Amino acid sequence: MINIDTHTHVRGESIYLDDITELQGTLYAAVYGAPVAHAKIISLQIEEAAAMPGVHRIFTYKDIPGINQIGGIVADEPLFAHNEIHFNGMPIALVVAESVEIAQSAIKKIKLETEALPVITDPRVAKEKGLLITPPRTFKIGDSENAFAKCKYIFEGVAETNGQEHLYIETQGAYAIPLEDGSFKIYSSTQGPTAVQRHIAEVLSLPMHRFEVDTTRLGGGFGGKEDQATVWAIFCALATFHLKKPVKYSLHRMEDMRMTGKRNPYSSDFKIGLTEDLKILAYEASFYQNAGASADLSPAVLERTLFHSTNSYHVPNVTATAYCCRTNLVPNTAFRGFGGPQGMFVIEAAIAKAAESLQVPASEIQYKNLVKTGDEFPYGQIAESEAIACWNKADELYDVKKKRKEIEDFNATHTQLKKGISLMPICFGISFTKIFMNQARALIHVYQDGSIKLSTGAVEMGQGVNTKMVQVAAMVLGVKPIHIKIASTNTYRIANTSPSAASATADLNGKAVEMACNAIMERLIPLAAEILKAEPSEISIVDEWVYIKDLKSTLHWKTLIAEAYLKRIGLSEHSHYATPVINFNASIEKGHPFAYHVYGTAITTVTLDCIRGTYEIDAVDIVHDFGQSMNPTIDLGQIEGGLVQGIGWMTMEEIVFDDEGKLRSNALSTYKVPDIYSVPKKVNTHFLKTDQENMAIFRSKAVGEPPLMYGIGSYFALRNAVLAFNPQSSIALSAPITPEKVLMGLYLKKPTLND
Ligand code: LUZ
Ligand code: MOS
Repeated sequence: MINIDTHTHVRGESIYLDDITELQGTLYAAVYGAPVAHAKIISLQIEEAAAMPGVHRIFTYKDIPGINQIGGIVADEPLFAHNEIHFNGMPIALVVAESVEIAQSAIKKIKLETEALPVITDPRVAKEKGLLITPPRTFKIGDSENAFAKCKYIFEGVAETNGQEHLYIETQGAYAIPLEDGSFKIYSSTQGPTAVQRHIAEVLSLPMHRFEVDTTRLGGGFGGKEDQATVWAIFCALATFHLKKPVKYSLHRMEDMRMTGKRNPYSSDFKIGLTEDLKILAYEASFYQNAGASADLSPAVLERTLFHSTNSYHVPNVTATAYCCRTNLVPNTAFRGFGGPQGMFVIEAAIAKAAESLQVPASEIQYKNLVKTGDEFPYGQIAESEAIACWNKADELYDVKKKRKEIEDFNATHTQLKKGISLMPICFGISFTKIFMNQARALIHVYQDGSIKLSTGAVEMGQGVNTKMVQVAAMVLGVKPIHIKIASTNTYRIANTSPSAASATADLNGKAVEMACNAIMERLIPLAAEILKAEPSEISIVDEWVYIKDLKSTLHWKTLIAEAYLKRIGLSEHSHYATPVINFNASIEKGHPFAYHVYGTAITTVTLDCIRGTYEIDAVDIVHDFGQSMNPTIDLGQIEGGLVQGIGWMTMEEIVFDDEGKLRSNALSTYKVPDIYSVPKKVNTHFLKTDQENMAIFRSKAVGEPPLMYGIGSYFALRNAVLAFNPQSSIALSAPITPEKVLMGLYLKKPTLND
């Protein structure tokens, strides 16, 4: 089934936030963000700006009727700076004017006097100073300390990954409209309509039922709108509350880049111990997470780093500790993978370091340690593994031996160009790690004419979830997808939604749809049996026709529905799904947090220009565990998009803050994202069909986040190409491996005793 949004997308008719027809009298908002990263506020002068023609009002913390607080996990995030500024770009005032241009020029007239405070941008420095947002957490299995004594080889090092700008094509935005009797409608480009509704209610000190939050679709989210779409919606709602006028705020790209959080950068220490035959016996890691100025989702991101600290490997003795470090940067947030990729990079770095020192291919260590069914993860869950199946299939399909030989031959005959290869196995746990979030609801109406309207808590952000929801309903009801229309995601239709995140949206909402449709079928089947004088057990509906056993009857879906309506049979259903089985006890850091895991293996080959430091990704060959994909086209799109986004994070996307906490890479002229020239020349994806039972919708495993982690392979393939040119290179285990870093690394030598 093709993506249901295809027609409106290609015709430019799909409606994003900024396409919503504006009501007469709509006003426009813009934020005055702090010009410094850490300071005391001495005085704020808004009078001149407020007096400008066309400016309706300027709001500050003083105008908040409820709480000046938007922290989700920890209450440490003021909406407006009050006494103190915590990061460059922190909202101080909100200008509302008759046009965006007027609002923007009024901002320039605002005057602020501050007294500087020390700026911290480095998570290790924050940790030294005791600036932790939450207490450190440790995942532990076995006894790593004693196990190191039994290891033949031990390697230690530092690994670093930088942040990543979400760069959704549609920037953040919201549009608030006053309704009668103190209620409001808020359009928001958010992954989490309920989070928007709840935080607006808290800031305005009103009950949630006053706020109808509505989301048709996003032009990309990637985690950036899981939590951080909220603030723009609150601003619009606050202004609408006071001015009784519609207020819209659609961020300029540079506002978005400056004022919204990114993927959390990490600096980590590792220690890995191997036996003589290259079994990883012990692993220790300390993760220093750069959370930015407030918690946002960082403590949850940090938890997922711990869950994925051993990636796809079974390690019997692990101690992994993670620190959530407060710095004076914009609060960082969810980003596809949610801390998992950051954790996985570190163990891959540890394995690479071991392999380089022992002069064996990293894949030898990787393969020997792949997790098997029955192995225990450090957090207590027992693996049902497809890791070896994926790896072996990739090895067989893509002939790794041959690839290696070709690369060796190429490298032996080329001096300026060098090739590199890496294998990247992945293992990603599916479920929100906060157990309570694993719930969803669906609402279905079958109208008298047989057409169907479907609502869920899922937010469409280009990932195709709405198509999957329609597919589920079509399959269960036995009707054609064309007769099912999906409604916008709306807090008046579906309440208490979890954000569309954690790769779990299709599973959670799809199961709810399945339940709702089954409930309707339970009412329709007996009616069909009665009409056709058959047994209910013999009845099915296929392609809109009622069948008795395998025989097509003369009863059509439409007739059946019309009859059901006359018989006063309920043609609507609201259903609730909560993932069974999963549990986690954070006091001992053990449990069964994931419904299941997704596995895969990617083989990356690259060519490096050793004069320029530039490179190309020749190919990425993937074997991915889809379970039984319910929509191969959409799922392939997720694989390819995730891969390229991962390659961008690992190779060229470099976020730069100066020591004063000011974002230097604040536009697309200074922040390089992958384009058509940077994608691999070839991407092959093999769908590994697996038969194991799983809790995915129709056994079609979650696919949103896992493929991003294939991109990690590009870092190690490039690193191997650098080492092919200069085996003595001491290029740091630090991503992204930009052409600049490559160039420096090519001519860097390991220090020797004589140096
Ligand atoms: N968001 C969240 C996520 O709130 N909890 C999670 O566990 C998660 N995992 C991946 C991506 N987003
Ligand atoms: Mo996400 S990182 O699944 O919003």
